[in-house]
Amino acid sequence: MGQKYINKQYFSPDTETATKKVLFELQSERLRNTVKICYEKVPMYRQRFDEIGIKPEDIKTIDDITKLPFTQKSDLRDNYPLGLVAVNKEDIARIHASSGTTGKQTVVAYTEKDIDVWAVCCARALTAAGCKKDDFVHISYGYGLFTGGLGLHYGAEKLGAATIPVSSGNTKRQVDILCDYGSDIICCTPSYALYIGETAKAMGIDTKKLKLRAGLFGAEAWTDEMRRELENSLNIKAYDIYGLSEIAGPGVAFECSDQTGMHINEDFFYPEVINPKTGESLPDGEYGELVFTCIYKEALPLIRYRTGDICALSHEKCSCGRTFVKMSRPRGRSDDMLIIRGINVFPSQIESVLLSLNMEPNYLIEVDRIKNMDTITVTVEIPSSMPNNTIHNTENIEKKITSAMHSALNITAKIKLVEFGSLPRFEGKAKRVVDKRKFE
Ligand code: DLL
Repeated sequence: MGQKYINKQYFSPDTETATKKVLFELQSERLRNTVKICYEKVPMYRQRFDEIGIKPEDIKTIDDITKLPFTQKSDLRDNYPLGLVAVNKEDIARIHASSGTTGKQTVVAYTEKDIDVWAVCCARALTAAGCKKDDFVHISYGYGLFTGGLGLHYGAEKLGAATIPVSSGNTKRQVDILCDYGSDIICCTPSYALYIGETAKAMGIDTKKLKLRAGLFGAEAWTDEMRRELENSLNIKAYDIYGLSEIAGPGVAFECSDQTGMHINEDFFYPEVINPKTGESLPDGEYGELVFTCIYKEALPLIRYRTGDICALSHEKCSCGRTFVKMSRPRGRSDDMLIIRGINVFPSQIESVLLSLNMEPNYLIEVDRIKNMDTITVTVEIPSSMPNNTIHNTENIEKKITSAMHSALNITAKIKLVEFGSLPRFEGKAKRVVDKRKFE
């Protein structure tokens, strides 16, 4: 251990760099086992398999996965709270729930082993971002039913780093802790990282003097433009981390030094990308809905779970040496996609345009329908650095953004510039879209 461990490039070197053949065998064995358990222990799966005439023996390799039925968020809600759990109550070690604000919450369960596997996933993510055993890891994801805080917490501990469980909120105190304890790595949503950077600046702190080296940001869609913004503001390298409660929490996929997509921990979660309309599997490079099968989960082994996230997969060789398949950064969930007069737009695409024009990364998108016509208004803060915000200057900027939005996305948006600091800031997942349209 000792020095050798400190300089580790991968947390699980054998698995993270395994050959396709080794992974195939491992995934096939784990899928066979999962399907058997689901059939025996989860009434919904037994019924679904029976309906389409599938028996566990029909699943021989991972390639047979497409014979299995999909699972959807509504299945979890219909079996609320724990109807899809495959273990006895005494084996459940932890409960979390999705951060959704509408409808019934999605409740998820873990055995002790599930928590350990999840910690390994987060330890791999931290390691890929350069985190070492002698680092201080400052965790500003919320602790509680949300998986962000505890997920990264267990990951940092598994790696052997010193974990600082700050949770979210009390932003000035976050800055004080970053300065005083000398945190090396920070974990929070990209929106909160922005707010922390802004608060540090307002407190007169030069972030170049902090020890902070890297950040693991996720739980919401963000862009490469936002990455640059965060890297400048906090003087760090910013890494993406992806996950969802239903599958584990943070650490389902993570970025490496190559930063060309996120490696999926495919020894535990087998991914597919499908056409969301037909359910048909799509080849590498094609965007569609991401689907996961938990092939190594005890408490809640979901089969072909439709995440609603839109992305593409890539099996191309990665410079970091990991062989795990990569997913592109999700543009957002399919239900976040806005349809404005027939044109599909993701809020993250609007973010890219705003930031490419050096606007502040604080914005609000409001969509409405007036006289049967969709309207979109984007309110964005005037950059704090803009020297002279006269009306003339403001109008010019608004025109520039309208025209850039039109050429990049083919939408005509009304742009409203507001004073720096007037839009809300977020400590967790940002809420930047208000859709006021009512469909009869
Ligand atoms: O957000 C888990 C998490 C915590 C991931 C901390 C990363 C860091 P849920 O609250 O269940 O779980 O929300 C899951 O958030 O389906 C995506 O739509 C979105 N999401 C998560 N990570 C990313 C990301 C956590 N890196 C939902 N990029 C997912 C884009 C993300 N969207």
